[in-house]
Amino acid sequence: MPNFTVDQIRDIMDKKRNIRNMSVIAHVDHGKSTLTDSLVAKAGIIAGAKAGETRLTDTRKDEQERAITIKSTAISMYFEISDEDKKLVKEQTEDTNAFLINLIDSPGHVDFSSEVTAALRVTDGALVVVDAVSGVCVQTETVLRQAIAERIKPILFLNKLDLALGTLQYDMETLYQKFQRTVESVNVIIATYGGADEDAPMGDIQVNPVTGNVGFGSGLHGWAFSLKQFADVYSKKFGVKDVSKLMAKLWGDNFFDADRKKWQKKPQKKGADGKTVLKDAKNQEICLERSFVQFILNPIYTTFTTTKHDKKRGMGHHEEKNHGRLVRRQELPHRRRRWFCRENSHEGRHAKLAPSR
Ligand SMILES: Nc1nc2c(ncn2[C@@H]2O[C@H](COP(=O)(O)OP(=O)(O)OP(=O)(O)O)[C@@H](O)[C@H]2O)c(=O)[nH]1
Ligand SMILES: [Mg+2]
Repeated sequence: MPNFTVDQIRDIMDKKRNIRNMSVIAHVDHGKSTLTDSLVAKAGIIAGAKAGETRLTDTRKDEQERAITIKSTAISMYFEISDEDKKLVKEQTEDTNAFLINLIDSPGHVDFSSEVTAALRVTDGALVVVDAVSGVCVQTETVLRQAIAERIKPILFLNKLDLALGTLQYDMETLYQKFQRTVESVNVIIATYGGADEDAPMGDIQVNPVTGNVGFGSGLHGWAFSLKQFADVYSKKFGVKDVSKLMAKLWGDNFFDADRKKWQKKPQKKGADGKTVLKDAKNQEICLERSFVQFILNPIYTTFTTTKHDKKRGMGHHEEKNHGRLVRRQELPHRRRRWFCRENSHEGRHAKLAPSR
């Protein structure tokens, strides 16, 4: 059942300042249609359990058969943001928290790039999806260039984290380095096509997790987060008033020494005097984990490692201990979805970051 009624959609269509058109653009197979499915499921149009498989925006028979998008497809969704999030919307809006989001899923294959151009022509903002495992690819550059040429502000989404964390089991620091390089590569492309210039028509449109325009997650499993979500949680837990300051600490070379209760820029753990570097029994320097790993990747990874392979029942049967109850593997994506997905939709972020044109 959709989370909205036809009347609500009809009403919001008259409030033009609360309408956002957004395109999902990426290299082929980086997960645009799957991610769109998850967003559509969040709006209640399809069942959450079917998100990722349905590929609602691949409407043609040949698209479904070949599991590839050929034509751009738009879908309208009604979405309400919280009062707190509404304060972050810089442009003038109507006096309602409801937004109409017209989402366009575009094809990634180079042969269909005219479809991307057509989609971008009518959009306010672009959600650039990048596979976190393979990183920036040829078409990522092409679609970004097209977006900048059309004066569309991009936001970045690093997809397939479930694959990187759960299946390929990269170590956390390697994963951070991968993410960091991807963000950097995207910014190099943006700068190349004139998006880093403060005096350019759109100003500096480079992406940065610290400013909240980079998301991480899994379109297939339907969960996502940005630094803001974690900063909100930790600021409440540790009584930090300035959430944006904490966000800045959660990315880059920031290390938290819990013993000394101090932030530092280098990983070496220091003694109580703050100068001597501590060493272990083998005379090796003791290093701290970077904050992104310690406060974000580790808690997520814990939810993956609690999924253990059950040898007796054979391959592919995984179970998770959850409050003493065993949960079947198939349920796990939905549990994670409940965990991360609360108000964490890209629609909200888009309303905040992409101005209506
Ligand atoms: N593990 C994992 N696989 C994913 C994820 N998102 C997409 N996939 C898989 O990646 C493949 C491609 O996904 P699509 O959503 O069709 O990719 P696309 O970007 O829409 O592809 P085109 O429209 O053809 O360019 C499918 O097999 C998906 O199941 C994810 O978050 N995690
Ligand atoms: Mg697709």
